[in-house]
Amino acid sequence: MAKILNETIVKNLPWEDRPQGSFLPVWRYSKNPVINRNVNRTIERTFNSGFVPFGDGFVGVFRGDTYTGIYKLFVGRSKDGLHFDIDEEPIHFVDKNGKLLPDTKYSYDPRVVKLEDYYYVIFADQAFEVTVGIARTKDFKTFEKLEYPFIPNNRNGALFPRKINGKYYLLSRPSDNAASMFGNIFISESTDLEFWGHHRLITTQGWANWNGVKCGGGPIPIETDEGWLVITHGVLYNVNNVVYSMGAIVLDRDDPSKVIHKCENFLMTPQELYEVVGHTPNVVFPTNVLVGENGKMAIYYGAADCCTCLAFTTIDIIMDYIKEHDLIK
Ligand code: BMA
Repeated sequence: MAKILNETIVKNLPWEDRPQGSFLPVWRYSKNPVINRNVNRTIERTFNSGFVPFGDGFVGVFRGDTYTGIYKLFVGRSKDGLHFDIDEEPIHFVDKNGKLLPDTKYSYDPRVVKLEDYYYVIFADQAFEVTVGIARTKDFKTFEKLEYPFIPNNRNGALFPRKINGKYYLLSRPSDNAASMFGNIFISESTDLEFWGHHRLITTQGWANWNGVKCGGGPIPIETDEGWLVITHGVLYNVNNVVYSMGAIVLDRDDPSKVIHKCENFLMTPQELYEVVGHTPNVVFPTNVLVGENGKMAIYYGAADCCTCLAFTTIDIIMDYIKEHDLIK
């Protein structure tokens, strides 16, 4: 029985029990999509976003694809994790002195994590070309942008929720400036969240067929007594095009550069209409997990680059499944 550690337990976690008779490790919310199109007067589609419990509800940093076709980050609030009120004005970042920074052309795929005294947002940002951006806030009103951890091109950053042996850790997936027909997961260390080094390869693409052309980190890693659970995305390239599935690896709790479990099976692959039809067909792209009582997990994912969806599992079901299909024996 794996135990989740050091996570905020969400009392009113969105939840549905596993359908009777299902043998699948992750099951979809029956009322998906949670957020459909024409979100507000600025945002046409929102997906691949990050949420945290905040106050008596939830706050999210959303990827919003606007009616101009540009994508930016927006703040949204919710009481129940299902209905969100999303700002029509994007986030404008300030520097460490509080001076407004020029907007970058586009920002996307934010993850949000509470780390020490701040909430950190880690996202893909157009800094000449695309790289991992990090910003922090206490109130989700003022966002201070930190130095970029890496030179372009890189994305899919996921910052660990605590220091491990005195160091901060960040996952990333070096890329090119387009749809990158490659993608491997790296981990980097820092003592101050400004200078990053000791870059180590965690895993290459192609550990299984469903991630033959790329794999990347997804949501913020979840600490358990058996290691760090990292939910990933993986991409298969077929004659039609790309297929984005959800997978998982587990990293050593004291040395997260060490992979201790690697699941050969995907956890979820596009099947529902809202996942197989859209701007980018056949995409499930997990970016956020909220944790409830008794190891319940609500996984938020983007579907077909069009809408925000929800799926569920428990830490026992997911860890048992990973170990049952483990490539590391
Ligand atoms: C990735 C990112 C994601 C997107 C996915 C599928 O490279 O751009 O934002 O969801 O492709 O199109």
